[in-house]
Amino acid sequence: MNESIQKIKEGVIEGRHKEIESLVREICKTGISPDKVIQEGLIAAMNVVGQKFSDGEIFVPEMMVSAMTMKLGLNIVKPLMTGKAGAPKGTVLMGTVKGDLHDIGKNIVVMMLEGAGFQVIDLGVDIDVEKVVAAVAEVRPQVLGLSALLTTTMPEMKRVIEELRARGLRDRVKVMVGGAPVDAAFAEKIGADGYGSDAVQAVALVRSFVGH
Ligand code: B1M
Repeated sequence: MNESIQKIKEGVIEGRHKEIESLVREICKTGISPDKVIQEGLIAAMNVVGQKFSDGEIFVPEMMVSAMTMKLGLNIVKPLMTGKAGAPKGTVLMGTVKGDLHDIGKNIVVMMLEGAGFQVIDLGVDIDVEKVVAAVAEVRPQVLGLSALLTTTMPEMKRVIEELRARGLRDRVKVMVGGAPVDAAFAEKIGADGYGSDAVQAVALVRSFVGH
């Protein structure tokens, strides 16, 4: 692995939040692809952090510092992913479901979609069913993206789909779901139109929905 990417990865794992911005800024100057910095540096680091947390090697405070460090790094890469000229290819409404505060993965998906030329309206985290459905009615996006990282919040995705159906909005929007505990079988079971296993797959799925 590229030495600078390795440093970024270690920086996030160790929560070196004071250094991360300059590390990412430096590597971006070399012309490396922002996707590579995100996938092999920032995301790879959070996978390690997640494993350490699961193994009881680190606890919530350390995990939060790593998450914050990753976000600082993402903020540096973001301008390089977005701002491509041309009319948006379509509108995607995104949010993390009610009861769930995890937004790192969702933010990466948002960035990648923006980088691919879509307009993304990000509702944020902990979004209740009513707010999602009202936004679909108002914005009329081609795609609604729902993220969940907790097994306890996954049922919220089903509630959103049921409510869209009840309000006669289901046929107007494609629903994409994602997040670590979600899989294709779950997506099918709750009546979603597709599942994105990662940000790259999410972009491919949205492209297939809108025909770009
Ligand atoms: Co939380 N947390 N967390 N956490 N956290 C997990 C999810 C957990 C698996 C850790 C563990 O126990 N091993 C566990 C869930 C267990 C379960 O549900 N069975 C857990 C827990 C338990 C909790 C708390 C309850 C802990 C506590 O307080 N005791 C609490 C809950 C708070 C809440 O939400 N109500 C909590 C809190 C937190 C922090 C605040 C400390 C922090 C979140 C910070 C933030 O997001 N702003 C945090 C973190 C960082 C994690 C882990 C370590 C990492 C998550 C992450 O950012 N991954 C996580 C462990 C893990 O996942 N290994 C864990 C990196 C990110 C790039 O990946 O989000 O999967 P991911 O996104 C990917 C794909 O999934 C996909 O694309 C992304 C990019 O490739 N994707 C989509 C995501 N959304 C998509 C949507 C799409 C398509 C693709 O379409 C719409």
